[in-house]
Amino acid sequence: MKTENSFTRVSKFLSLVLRHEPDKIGLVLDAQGWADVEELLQKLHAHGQVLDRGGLQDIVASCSKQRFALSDDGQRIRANQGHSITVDLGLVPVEPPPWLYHGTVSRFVGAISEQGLRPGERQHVHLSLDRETAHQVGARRGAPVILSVHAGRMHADGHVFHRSANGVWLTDHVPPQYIAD
Ligand code: HQG
Repeated sequence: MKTENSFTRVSKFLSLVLRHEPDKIGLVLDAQGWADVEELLQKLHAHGQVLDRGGLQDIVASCSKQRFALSDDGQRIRANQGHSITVDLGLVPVEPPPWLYHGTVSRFVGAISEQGLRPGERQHVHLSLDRETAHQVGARRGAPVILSVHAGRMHADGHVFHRSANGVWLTDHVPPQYIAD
């Protein structure tokens, strides 16, 4: 069985409160998704997750997917993407490369070919720059299926793309005609 170290456990809990359920520990995020670091540490402590400022900085710095960002003055923290709560990350529209990739699993492919890619619980559909990353995303749920998204054509047709601070490509919806195997 895979054991999770405490670092991973705290990091996952941070994802939960900064992306989905700040209420869980009584935390309030501002409209741009930022939490006050001191308040976050106190509230984590009150809910049995002991972490100090250095530990938090370590998580931010060492997370391979750069899930979190600290403000320039170090007083605030937010998740770079992946929110289900409504936050304005202030991302500007960016022209995507011709192709982006989405990793999923075969049980979703039928619905995806009918409806296209939908954001589900999150604010955006998440797309990857390379097939390898998409492979890892799909593998979270089973044997991965990689879909190619004709992002260049979508952009030419007026669809808006953003790139999060950690390099994930985001868009609202990918209609089925832009998806290839
Ligand atoms: C599927 C992780 C049925 C979609 C990853 C996916 C990523 C549909 C699931 C990030 C559908 C949603 C996001 C449709 C899409 N019908 N199923 N029409 N459209 N789906 O977790 O892209 O570790 O919300 O294929 O690395 O898997 O959290 O999205 O399987 O970057 O930092 O519905 O999450 O990053 O699942 O993953 P998710 P995702 P973190």
